[in-house]
Amino acid sequence: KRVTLSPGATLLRGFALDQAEDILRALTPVLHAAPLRRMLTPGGRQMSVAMTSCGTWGWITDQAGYRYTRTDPTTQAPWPAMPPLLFQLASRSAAAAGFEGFQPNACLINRYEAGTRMTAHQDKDEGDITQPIVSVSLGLPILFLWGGLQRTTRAHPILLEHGDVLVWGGRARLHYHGVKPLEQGLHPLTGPARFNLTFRYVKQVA
Ligand code: MD5
Ligand code: FE
Repeated sequence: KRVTLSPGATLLRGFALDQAEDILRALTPVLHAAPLRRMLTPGGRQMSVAMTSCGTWGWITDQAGYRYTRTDPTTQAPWPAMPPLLFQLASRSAAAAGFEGFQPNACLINRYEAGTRMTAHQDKDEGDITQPIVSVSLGLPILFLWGGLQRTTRAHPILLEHGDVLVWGGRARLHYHGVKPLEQGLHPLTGPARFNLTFRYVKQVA
């Protein structure tokens, strides 16, 4: 089922449900090559979300700031390739929400455990905000907080469940958003965790 949250933001409930096991299987070698890690914000705080990336570009944060890199700072190797199954899912999801021809070159992988949260932020490090972001939720459910163009706009809670796909583009692309702390639980496929995959197009530089 397809729900428009606002112009440019589409929730495709259950869109990835029948592929969930294949997606998680495709992630296993990625997580071996580029292990999940809790990075430092520019302010020096350790994030509660464990993250890694695959694709041409990976997102990192450290005391020097937020940015996309071609190599993983923990292994100094290029980020693992994006599994074709994931690329296809992201591109099909974007098309289903009206964004034809989405070709993500970065996939940020977030792992949440009980208590893990993400404070309100905008995703604006990609350089090309004409491209949407596709977000895939797997495992335990979480309350996603969807705000406005200003940090102070009151956020709406939206439950994101296993298999849900969100597509953000157009006017929704720069909205503030975050997630509430993950509640304890056990999911048959992910155990005590929630995974969120966000597919992005990062502008090629030089
Ligand atoms: C998550 N991830 O569930 C959250 C929300 C992130 C991030 O925010 O940056 O990895 S997924 C929904 C989302 C992703 C990207 C952009 C927007 C929403 N948005 O423009 O509102 O792990
Ligand atoms: Fe975000």
